Parts: sequence; C-alpha cells; structure tokens
Amino acid sequence: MQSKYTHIVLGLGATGLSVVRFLVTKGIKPLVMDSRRNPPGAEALAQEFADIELIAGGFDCRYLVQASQIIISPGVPIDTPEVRAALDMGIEVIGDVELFAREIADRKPCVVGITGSNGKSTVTTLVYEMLQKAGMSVAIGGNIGTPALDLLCQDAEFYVLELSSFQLETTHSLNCIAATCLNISEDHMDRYSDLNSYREAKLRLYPQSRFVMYNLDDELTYPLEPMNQNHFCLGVPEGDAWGLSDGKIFHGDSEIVNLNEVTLIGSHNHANLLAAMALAYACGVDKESMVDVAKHFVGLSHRCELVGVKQGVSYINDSKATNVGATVAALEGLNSHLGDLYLIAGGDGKGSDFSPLTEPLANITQLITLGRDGPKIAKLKADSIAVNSMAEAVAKAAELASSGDIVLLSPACASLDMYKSFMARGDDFKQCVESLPDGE
Ligand code: UMA
Ligand code: ADP
Repeated sequence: MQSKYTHIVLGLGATGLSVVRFLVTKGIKPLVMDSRRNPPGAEALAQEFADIELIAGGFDCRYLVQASQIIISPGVPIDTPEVRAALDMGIEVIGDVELFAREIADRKPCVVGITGSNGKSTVTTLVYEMLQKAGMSVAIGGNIGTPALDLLCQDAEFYVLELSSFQLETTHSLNCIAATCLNISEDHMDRYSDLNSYREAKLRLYPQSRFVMYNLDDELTYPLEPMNQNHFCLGVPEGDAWGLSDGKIFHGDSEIVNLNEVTLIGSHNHANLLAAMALAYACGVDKESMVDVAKHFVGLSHRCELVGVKQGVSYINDSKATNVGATVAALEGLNSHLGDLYLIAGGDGKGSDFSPLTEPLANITQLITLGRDGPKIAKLKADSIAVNSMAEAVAKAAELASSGDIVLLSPACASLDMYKSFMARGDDFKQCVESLPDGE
C-alpha cells in the first residue's frame, strides 16, 4: 500500500487539533490517528476540516512507516510499539511544542519555559501577569491549557509556556529567553521507569534556554552541566540570586517586597513567587510591575483555594494536587494552623510511592480516603475512613469537624479514575461543601 500522507498527527485531543490547524495553514493535509474509538476531538475535526481523514481505534503502522514526520500528542507515550517501529525506521517523531519552536526559530528568543513537578501553572500565570503589567504583549499556553501552536495567531512579543515532561520529551529546539525547573518529585511513574528518567525529561529544557533558573533547595533541579544559570532559594540569596530573608524577597542585596504585603500563602508559593520574579526580570520586567502582581495575585482555582466556611469549618480545595509532592506541600503549608485538619485524599496514584506522606499525615486529625488508590494511602495512617464518593467524604468530614478546623481536599492522585479532570473533582467538592447547612 502506497500512502499519500507525509505528516501524521497522533492523538486527537487539544494538541492534535492545534497541530492539524497549523499544518493546514501550511498547505499540508495530515492523516490523524487516535487509539480510542471515539477521540475527544473527532467532532471538532469533522466540523473544522471535513476533508481531513481520521483513523480511530488504533495506530496504523502502514501509514506511520511511510511518513516523513509524525507529530505525537503528549498523552501518547513515545514507547507505543507502533511509534517505536516508525522511530526504528528513522522517521522523525516530534511534539507540537517542537513545531512551535521551529516556527519562531528566526525570531530573537521570546519564550519563557516553565517546568517542574508542582507550581508550573502558578508560576506560568505569575510570569504572564508580570510581563503584561510591564506593558509587554504576551501569550500564555502549553500544558496549562492552550496548545502552543494556537498561540501563534496572537503574534505576541513573548510566549510564556508551561511545559510537561511529556512535551519536553519531544522538544529539541525551543531557544527560550529564560527557563526554570521548579522542583522534582515523583509524578507520572506509570510513564517513566524511575525518577531519574522523569527528571531527565524535565531537564531537557535547560540546554534549550539562554538563561536557566534552578531551585537551590532542590538538588534534582540543578543543571547537569554548567550553563548560563542562576538560582532562587528560600533563604538568604548569594550573589545576585533571588531569595528570602527576614520575611522579605531579595534580589541580591536589593529588597523587592515584604511578604506581609503578598497575598499568596505557604512557603511553596513564596518559592513560586521568587521563580516568577527571576524569570520576569530576565525578560526586562521592572520591579514595580512584579511587586504589583505579587501583591494582588490570589492564586489559581483548585490550588489550596478556600471554597467555603460552614459552621466555622474552612473547606479548602486543592484538587490540583495530583501527585504526592503537592499534597506534602499543602500539608506543610497548613501545619501552623491551630485547629484540627481533616484530609480527603485518593484517586489514581499513577504508580507513585506514597510513603513521603507518612510524616505529614502524622500531624493531621483524620484521613478520609476515596478512589482507586485510596486504600494505599489509608495504610499510612491509623483509623482512616474509606468512602465511595466525594459527597460521602465531605459529609463524613463535616460530621467530625468543629468550628476552627480545616477540611482539605488534596488527593495526591490524578482524578481520572472518578472524574473527567481535576477541575471536575474540585467542582464536585465545592458543590458538596455548598450543599452543607450553613448553621450558626
Ligand atoms: N491518545 C491515544 N493513545 C494513547 C493516549 C492518548 O490515541 O495512548 C489520544 C486520546 O485518545 C486523545 C488524545 O490522545 O484523543 C489526547 O491527547 P493528550 O492526552 O495528549 O491530551 P490533549 O488534549 O492534547 O492535552 C495535552 C495535555 N495532556 C496531557 O499531557 C495528558 C494537556 O495537559 C495540555 O493542556 C494540552 O495538551 C495543551 O498543551 C493536561 C495534563 O493533564 C492538563 N497534563 C499532564 C499534567 O499536567 O500532569 C502532563
Ligand atoms: P502544576 O501546574 O505544576 O500542577 P500548580 O501551580 O497548578 O502546579 O499547583 C499544583 C499543586 O501543587 C497544587 O496542589 C499546589 O498547592 C501545589 N504546589 C504549587 N506550587 C508548589 C511548589 N512550589 N511545591 C510544591 N507544591 C506546590
């Protein structure tokens, strides 16, 4: 069989659709394949491009091995046997971010790249807002939501991109103006053989940047070889690094802002602020603009977000805690709270080791577990309660908690065993809280 397709798009979600749109503007008609029978983007593809062919329900090797380029979605593992077969035949396999990088290759560096296990979306949004405040024209996207190629139509001066390890595996020539890997802790262990291979995928970002900002407090973020680098840390900064001292953010010797004027809470969020300021500074943002954003940014939804106070009990939605590191950070951040803490956790653990939760769990009053891997987390704390739904979890917590206490949803797991997304899980939690009686 002779194939007429030079370009194959693998996966028809948000990324696949953006790639089709991009290729069509270049006069290329790709073939799209998705291993699911009913891919999420099938309807949109049919509406936007009636003449683009879709093979659903599997990847057809006969086309793959005859293509000149395969553009793979981040959710499709590069180790998929059909993709491996194409790679073995020397066929180029890249991601959407690499296509984006090639499209802007002749511009001066204009991308800020942000990766890490946790805090990416927060830092990406902070940097975006700081650049905007400074009057720069800026677009935001990547793993945070809008696929990188869909940003090109905004013709921005700067692009702030959140980058996942999956996206970085297939990106080689991004040429960022500044980039960071915020932290590394276990995530996506169902896609990586060990923490080191996950880390290697993340650190692929550094050689693709003019300037690298690493986290002095997390050795796993250190560059593997010397480069144009600086760091941020939750301590007194050395040289012209970014750090904290006496409750203030410093850039070298220069005081930037007092933390009591900053809205974000928790030391993990202070680290996020430091990283965002350092990246914004590298793009030429003035101190006043970054301080203004630091003072007003209240955080993103589903990240340690207070969603209600019922009968004196505060309910906090941290549904975006889809890995162990995020839940550890949330528990440590709330450690100084005086009342009792009730934690709702569990879901799809993605093959993670939950043991780093043991110590922070010792400080909470009651653990309530749900979801597929709930039983694994339940083993880490005596007398935990297992439930079958969010409604049951919230009702149980409400029954046990009293005024001044906190009920925290911070699952340490992905949501996909029970929900469409972490947003749907957080919304369910919020709804369950809203339907509790208000009381005194
Ligand atoms: N698919 C296959 N075979 C597979 C796996 C997936 O055909 O083996 C198909 C699915 O049937 C589906 C399509 O691929 O049709 C989905 O592609 P995708 O999973 O890559 O998802 P997109 O909709 O393209 O969204 C992706 C990111 N998703 C993932 O990395 C899983 C989105 O990040 C990102 O916002 C979007 O691109 C735009 O850049 C989401 C995410 O969960 C939020 N990211 C992970 C995370 O943050 O932990 C990495
Ligand atoms: P990401 O995009 O990397 O998932 P988010 O900013 O959306 O990061 O935050 C995801 C989760 O991680 C939230 O539960 C949040 O409370 C927690 N978190 C945010 N920043 C950090 C950090 N620097 N270290 C550890 N956990 C963090």
